[in-house]
Amino acid sequence: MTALTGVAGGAVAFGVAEIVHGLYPLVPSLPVAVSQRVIELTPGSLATEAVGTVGKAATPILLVMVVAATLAVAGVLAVLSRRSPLAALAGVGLLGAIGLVAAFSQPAISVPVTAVTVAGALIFGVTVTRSLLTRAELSEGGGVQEPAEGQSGEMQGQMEGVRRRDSGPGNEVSVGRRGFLALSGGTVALGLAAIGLGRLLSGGSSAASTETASLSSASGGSTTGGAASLDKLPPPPASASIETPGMPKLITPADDFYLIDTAVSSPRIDRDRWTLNISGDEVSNPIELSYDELTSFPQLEADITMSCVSNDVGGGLVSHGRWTGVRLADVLAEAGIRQGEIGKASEQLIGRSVDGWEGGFKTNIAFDGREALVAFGLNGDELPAKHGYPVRLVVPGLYGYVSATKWLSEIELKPWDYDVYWIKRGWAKKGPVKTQSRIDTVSKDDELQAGTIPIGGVAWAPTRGIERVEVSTDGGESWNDARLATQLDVDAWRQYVYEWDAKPGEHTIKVRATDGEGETQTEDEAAPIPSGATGYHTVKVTVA
Ligand SMILES: Nc1nc2c(c(=O)[nH]1)N[C@H]1C(S)=C(S)[C@@H](COP(=O)(O)O)O[C@H]1N2
Ligand SMILES: [Mo]
Repeated sequence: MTALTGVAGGAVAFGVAEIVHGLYPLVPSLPVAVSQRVIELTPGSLATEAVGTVGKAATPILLVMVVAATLAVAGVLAVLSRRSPLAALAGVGLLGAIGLVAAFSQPAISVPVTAVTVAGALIFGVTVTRSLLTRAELSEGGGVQEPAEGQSGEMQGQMEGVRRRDSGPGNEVSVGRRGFLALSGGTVALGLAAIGLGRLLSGGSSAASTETASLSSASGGSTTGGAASLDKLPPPPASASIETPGMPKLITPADDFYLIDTAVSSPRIDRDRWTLNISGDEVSNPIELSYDELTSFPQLEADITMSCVSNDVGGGLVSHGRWTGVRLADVLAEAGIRQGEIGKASEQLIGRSVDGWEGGFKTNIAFDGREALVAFGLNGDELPAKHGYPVRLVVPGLYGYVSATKWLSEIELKPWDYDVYWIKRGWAKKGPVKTQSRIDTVSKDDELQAGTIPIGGVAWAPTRGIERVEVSTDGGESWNDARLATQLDVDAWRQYVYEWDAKPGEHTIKVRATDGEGETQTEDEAAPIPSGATGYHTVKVTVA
C-alpha cells in the first residue's frame, strides 16, 4: 500500500513533465531522454540485441520499461520514507538528477525551463505521495508508528482526533483501505493519462510525424526567390517497372520506406533555426550554412536505393528513394575542401546528427563521381521527420550506418582512425553495399497452382548497377536468365521476373544477381554483422 503512494507520486511527476513537454517542445520528454541515454550507454552486442540490429527504430518497449522502472523505484522510496524521510528525499533527488542529466543531452532544449519543469514535477510527485501516505496511515488505523508507545500524549491525541473523524464502528477501516486504494489507483491512472496526453500533445513518438509538405512549395523558389535551380528527373519510364503481384514499387513511398535509427523519437527541428556546420582541423574555410544557404546550391534529384547493413538476405531493410538535395562535393568545396587536397587529418568525413549520432566514410567518396547528396527531399516532398527532416546525407553505394546521417547538423573532417557509433559496436569500418537480390513475388511455404508463376523481385548494387539476374527453381542446380526491367540508374535497384513453368511438387527457388562490373554476388552465406549479409535468397514453395 505504501509503495502504491510512491508509484502514484511518480506517475503524477511524469505526467506533469510530459504535459509541459507536450506544450513546450524545448523541454524534452524525460522517458524519451532517459531511454536515449540507455541506448547510448549500452555498448556493443547488447545494444545490437536490445535495440535491434543496427539501431532498430524507436522502441516503445524501452520507454515503457524506463517508466515502469522509475515508478518501481518511486514505490520503494515511499516505503523507505517511513523509516528515513531524508534518505527517501535523497532518492527522489537522485531520480531528478538522472532525469536532468539525460534531458540535457537531448538536442534542442531550454536549460532553465527544463530544470524548473523537473523540479516542479518532483515537488508535485512528492506532495502527492506525502498526502496519500498520510491517508494510508489513517486508513491503516495508524498502525505505522512503531514508536507509538513513546509518543507524546499530544501526538496521540491528534492522531486519535483525526482517526475518529475517519473511522467509525464496524468495518470502517477496510472501507478506508478500499477508499485509499481507489484514491491511489486513481492517482496512478491520472498520472498515466497525463503522460498519454503529453505524448499526444507532442505528436507522440513517431505516429503523428508523417505529414510532409511538398518540396516545391516549401523550399526552392519560394525561399530563395527562385535563385536555386532544380534539376528534376523525368518520371521513370514504364519499362523500369514490371507489373506483377508482389513486386515492390520502383520508388518506395515515404510511408513504406524502411526505418532504422537509435532515436527513441525523431528530433523535432525548426528548419529556420537549423544550421549545418562544416569544420575540421585542416578545413581552410569552416562554414555554417542556413537552410536557405544550403538550398541555394544547384539542386538535383537522384535515384538512390538505400539499405541497411543489418538487412538479412531477403529482408526488407532496403528501399528506393528519389532524393532531392545538393551535391556533397559542392558544399564541401564551399568550405575549401577539394579533391586531391585531402590530407591525413581529413581522410574521414563525419556526418553528425543533432542527437549526436555519427556516421563516417572516406572523404574521397564525396568526390569520386557518385551522386552523394546533402538531401532535403524524398519523392518530391520534404523529408519526413523520421527520415531526417530537415536535412540528411544520402550516399549511393554505402550502407546507412556509415553514411546516411539523418537530422544532419555537422560535417567534420577527421582522421581515418576516428571511430563512429556503429564502428565502436563492432561493425565494419567501411560499409560498401554488397550486391544482393531478393525474391518478392512468392514467399516461403507458399502453396501455388501448377502453370506459369512469375518469380520476380529486385536486385541492387548501387554505383555498379545490375547487369544480370538469374533464377533457379531446382535449388541452384540450373539457372535461368530473368527478364530485367530498364535500369533506372546504376544506384537504383532493378526489377526482374522469370516466368516459371511450374510443375507439381516441392521446389527450392533461388535468385542471384550480377553487377555492372560482371561480378556475381557470392553464394557464401554470411550474417549481417560485421559487413552485410551474403548468400542467395532462397524460398521453398509447394506447387499443387
Ligand atoms: N541520426 C541518425 N542517422 C542515422 C541513423 C541513426 O541511428 N541516427 N541510422 C543510420 C542507419 S543504420 C541507416 S540504415 C539509415 C536508415 O535511414 P532511414 O531510416 O531513413 O531508412 O539511417 C542512418 N542514419
Ligand atoms: Mo543501418
